[in-house]
Parts: sequence; C-alpha cells; structure tokens
Amino acid sequence: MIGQKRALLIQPPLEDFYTTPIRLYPLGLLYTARVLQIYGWEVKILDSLSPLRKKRISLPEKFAYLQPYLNHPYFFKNYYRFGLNKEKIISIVKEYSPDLIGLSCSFAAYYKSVDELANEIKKNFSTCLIVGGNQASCLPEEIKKRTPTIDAIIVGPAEISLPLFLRNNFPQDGLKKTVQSHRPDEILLEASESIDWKKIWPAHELVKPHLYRIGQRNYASLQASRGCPFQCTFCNVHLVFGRQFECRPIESLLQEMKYLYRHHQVRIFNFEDDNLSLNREWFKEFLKTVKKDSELKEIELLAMNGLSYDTLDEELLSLMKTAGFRQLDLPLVSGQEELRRKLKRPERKGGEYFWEIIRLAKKLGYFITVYLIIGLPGQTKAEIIETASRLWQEKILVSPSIFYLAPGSEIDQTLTISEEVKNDWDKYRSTAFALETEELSRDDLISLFLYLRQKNLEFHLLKKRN
Ligand code: B12
Ligand code: SF4
Repeated sequence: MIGQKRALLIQPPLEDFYTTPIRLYPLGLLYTARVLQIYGWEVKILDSLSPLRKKRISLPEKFAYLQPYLNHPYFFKNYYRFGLNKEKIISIVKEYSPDLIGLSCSFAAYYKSVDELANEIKKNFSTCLIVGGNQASCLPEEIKKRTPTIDAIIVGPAEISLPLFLRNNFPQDGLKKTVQSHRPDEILLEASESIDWKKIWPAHELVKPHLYRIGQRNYASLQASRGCPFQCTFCNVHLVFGRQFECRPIESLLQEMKYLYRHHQVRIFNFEDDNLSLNREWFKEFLKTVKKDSELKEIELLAMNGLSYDTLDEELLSLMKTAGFRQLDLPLVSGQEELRRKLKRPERKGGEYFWEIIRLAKKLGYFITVYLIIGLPGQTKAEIIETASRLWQEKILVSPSIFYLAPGSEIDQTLTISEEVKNDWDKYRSTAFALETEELSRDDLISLFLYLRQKNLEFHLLKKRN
C-alpha cells in the first residue's frame, strides 16, 4: 500500500542473573501490533530477546551485597545482559525506517534498559517513540520525568489507549472505518474509538515460530481472559486490565490455536491468563472443545502463570488432563492460611482444599509445581520451611520467589519502605533480595533461597533417577 505508515515494536534487552526463555513470547507487543494493523499500519516486531543471547557483565555496584554468595553452589553464578546490543538494534531501526517506534515497558526492574534504549534511539532518530506495558501503565508520570526523550506513554491495554493516541498524533492518516482482517477466518472490525480485545488475535504472523520453543516443540503464549475481580495486596495487574473479568468466545480462541498449529507448527499453548479457570462453565466448555477437535492432536496446554487451586476440582482436573494439560502450576503464596487471608488471596473453600487438590492432581499423574513467595510482611522462616517440607513429602516441586514490589499494588502503597529501595526500580525484582522484614533479614532470605534451591535440585535428581 503506497504511503502506508510503518511501526517498529521492540521487546528490549534486560539485565539480571537469569531469565526464563520459555516464557518470552512477546504477547503484549503482538496485541499492540494488531491494533496498529487495524488502523492501516505496517508493523515489524523486533524481539531483542529471541533468539536469546547473553553476555556476562559485572555485578552492578548497588548489588554488591550479593557478591559473597556468587560462589555458593546453589546461588546465581553471574550477572548478564540478555538481548541484542544497542548497535544492532539501532541498525535495524535505521534499515526499517519506521514512522513510529514502540517499546514494551513491563517491568520496573528492567526499566533501566528501556531508558537506555529510548535515549539511544532518540540520539539517532527523530521518530516518534512510545512505550506501553505494565510498568508504563503504573507509573506514567514518573517515567515522563525519568526519560523525557520518550514522546508518549500509553497507559492500559493497547486496544483501548492506542487508537486515541493515533487519532491525536497521526490525524492525516485518518481512521479506517472498516478494515479487512488479515485472515479470512477473522471477522471484519469496526475501528472506532477503541477495539474489543475479545474480537482480535495477537499478530502471531509477525514472529518467527522456530524462535519460540520448549524442548523440541514450538510454543506460543495466548490470553483467553482478562481482568481480575480479586484484590491480592501484592498484585497490580488491575492497573492494566481492570477488575472486570471477561473471557473470549471459545470459537475465536480455537481458531487462533488452529492457526498457530497449522502455520507455526505450535504444539504447546501457554495461557498467560491471570484467571484461566475462574469461569468454571467457560473453562469446561473450552476443554471439551479442544478435546474433541480432530485437528489439535498431540498438543500440550500450559498455564505457566498459574491456576487458582480454589477454582479446580476433580472434574476439571480430569477434563484438563484429557485436553492436554500435563503440568500444573499452582501458586500457594504462603502455607499460612491467616497470612493468605491478610493478603486477600481468593480462597472460598478453606485452606485444606489446596491439599485436596494436590492429592487429586497427583492421582491423575500431573507434574506439579507449587509457587511460594518468600519474605512477605508477617511471614516467618518456620512457616516457609514447614510448608516446603510438607510439599516435598508430597513429592511436589517447590518454586520460591523472593518477595518484590509490584508498583501500584496495595502493599506498595501501604508498606513502609526505605526511600532508597522505593525509588530504585532496579530493586523491584526477586533477585535483588531488597525487602527485609521484621521477621526475615536479607541473610535469612538468602539462606532460605539456597536451602529451597538445594532441596529442589535433589528432588530433580531423584525424579530423573526414578
Ligand atoms: C509472562 C510474564 C513474564 C515473562 C516474560 C514476558 C515477556 N514477554 O517479557 C517472564 C516469566 C520471563 C516474566 C518474568 C518476570 N516478571 Co513477569 N509477567 C508476566 C505476566 C504473567 C504476563 C505478561 C503478559 O503477557 N500479559 C498479557 C499481555 C497481553 O498483556 P501486557 O503485556 O500487559 O500487554 C498489554 C498492555 O500492557 C499494552 N502494552 C504492552 N506492551 C506495549 C507496548 C506498546 C508500545 C504499547 C502502546 C502498549 C503495550 O497493550 C497490551 C495489550 O493489551 C505479567 C502479569 C500480567 N498479567 O500481565 C507479569 C509481570 C509483567 N511480571 C512482573 C515481574 C516483576 C517479573 C519479574 C521481574 C519478577 C521477578 N522474579 O523478579 C520476572 C523477571 C524474572 C526473570 N529474570 O526473568 C510484573 C511487573 C510489575 C512491574 N511493573 O514491575 C508483572 C506485571 C506481574 C506482577 N504483577 O507482579 N514475566
Ligand atoms: S494475584 Fe490475585 S489480584 Fe492479582 S491477578 Fe492473581 S488473583 Fe487477581
């Protein structure tokens, strides 16, 4: 199309001790890309993290307190920069010569990389530069102050906020009133004030499928629902997707899966939903539809962001198994019911229900990982060890995450935190061991982390041998 505007959307590099390559699918950017396409733009995705390249870098001075642990057999070994270098990114920008550049800005912890990349881009080009994502949505004013070179901060879902931005900034482009979709199986869209995310798919066609693999199989991440009615005090997801829960039409989701199956050879579908199983009837219907579909064979379904045990039962677990779930990722957060209540965790069936679900899932042959947060205000060392021991007795893998701040969460707004930690976004990550409590010092957090890692490795070795 002559005169078609071009947008380049970038997943930026990051710096940390590790990352999780099997979950880096740039889902938020692919939804953003689809919105731009609907308004007539040509879009390119630059995922600087795929294929994942890493370069060892020195530990930042601010994390020097972790240096003594680096030689410990169960601690991290090195600090890395993951992703393409800035020269490569700049050369790709130059070659594509976009009219708009969008950076994903999802993590406080990795804001430094967004800031550096934004400044480097603006040093070289005058192109309009925007950022969006969870972190951009939580602290737009602060971002404006920290990185004035960014032209606009897009708050909330791209489907809602990007159309307004485009209308105000690229008015000569005009909004296409009705746009033809890119695939015959997709509906015609009315591009009006905003876009109903349930009626679109992410622009999967813009990524190279073989870059996203788990083992030998291609995977893709998806979203079947958005919004969460709960108010866990450590969570900030409502700042992007709100509190109203809504699911996609099953038919559209199934068509998306089939598209990925046929054209991207995807065999693993990972749902990044916050509440995939919340609407029991919807979830049941979805599982049955997948199960009876004649094309989606030998697939695996994953919900690596976790499922709420409170929403599961024997019937659902059995259906999930027949539809393709083999692995269960269950966040327990803490083994102490009282603490979970304080954190406002959704739990309608009582604390013991978790253990019932564990027993049922084991009977059905699931590989189960339970996620614990370590270092929550009010949490004790004894509780953590007791909970982990009980899980190990059940032969469950325990995955610890050291408590970190999610900007805009209730805890972030109410907990007394030193100015030094509060203002340093690099510290908003598990690996910073930044938040000490009355009960747990940094040394306690690290020794608990080492203990849990050691036990988990022993558990893995045992599993391999059996
Ligand atoms: C998948 C995921 C990951 C993946 C990486 C994903 C990726 N591609 O980079 C992995 C597992 C690696 C990961 C890691 C971490 N994560 Co994480 N992760 C998520 C999760 C569960 C889903 C993200 C997602 O795909 N959502 C679905 C898409 C569609 O939503 P979205 O990205 O928000 O995109 C929409 C809008 O934001 C906007 N948008 C997004 N990008 C852009 C760009 C532009 C230009 C525009 C205009 C709009 C726009 O439009 C999109 C469509 O509506 C979110 C929670 C959540 N529900 O979002 C946490 C979340 C992003 N993670 C979080 C954190 C803190 C981490 C860690 C740093 C935690 C830690 N352990 O320290 C780690 C890092 C560990 C490590 N070293 O790897 C926090 C970030 C909070 C913050 N502001 O700092 C979140 C919000 C969870 C939380 N509440 O605690 N994570
Ligand atoms: S952590 Fe709690 S509030 Fe946040 S998405 Fe999950 S259930 Fe909802």
